[in-house]
Amino acid sequence: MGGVQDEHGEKVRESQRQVRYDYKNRLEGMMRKFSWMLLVLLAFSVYAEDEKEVVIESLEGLKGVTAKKIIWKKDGAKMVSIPGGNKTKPFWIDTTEVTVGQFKKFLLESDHQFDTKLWRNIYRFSATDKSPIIYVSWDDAKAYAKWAGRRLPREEEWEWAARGGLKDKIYPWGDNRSQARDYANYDGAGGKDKWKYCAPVGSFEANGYGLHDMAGNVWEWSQDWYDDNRTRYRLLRGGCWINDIKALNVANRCSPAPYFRQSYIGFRCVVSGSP
Ligand SMILES: [Ca+2]
Repeated sequence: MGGVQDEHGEKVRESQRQVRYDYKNRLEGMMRKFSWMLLVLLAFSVYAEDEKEVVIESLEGLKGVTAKKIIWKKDGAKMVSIPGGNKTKPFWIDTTEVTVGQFKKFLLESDHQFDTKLWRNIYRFSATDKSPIIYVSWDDAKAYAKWAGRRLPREEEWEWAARGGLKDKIYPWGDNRSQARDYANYDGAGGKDKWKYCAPVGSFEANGYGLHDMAGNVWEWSQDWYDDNRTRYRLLRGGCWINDIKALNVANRCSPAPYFRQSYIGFRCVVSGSP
């Protein structure tokens, strides 16, 4: 009898050990899962901090920002952080050309003189508030940038940003001409390019840095001079809606007088610094 009881007791003890073993295993499994969840949550919160768009009011407000995308409060411009390169320190740049709507806000909130007769032509070629402002001289662009608390890009900054992280490529998207209509508004139409004149900003694919219309739509004023004497010609970059594809070459430069205004000239702004 004792032998049977012992055997029974051993079975009970064995099953209890099994229960304890199973419980321990489940507990360890849960702890492992919980740790993974914590890691994922932590990673996501860091990612979310980098991805969320922080609203910035001034250069002072940029200090300590860790996000790579910001919204510039004065005019609502979306900006992204561009890493430093051989010829540039890190900076922030508008993801789109300055719009008609943003420029109107500037005129309302500043005492900048702008010929009202220009508006008829502006609306003819750049029809909506989301379309790029045009018929702006270098001085208009400069005044806007100052009002907004930003500045015009230096030539090296503009080109570095336009290349979108690519090296030695012809266009902001690479070398493939057949992709041009996905990325740029230029002469003629086809594919995504359905506009005869200016397209609303951001209508085309962005380059590797998230920047739209670095090729085409409107030429963009640079802060720099074109001529070595630094007296006669300013600089435009990027080509525009009346140009053929050759003008979209990311190294292409145009040298107008600073007072030049046209249906295909606009700008975007930058600020120095990095997250
Ligand atoms: Ca452009």
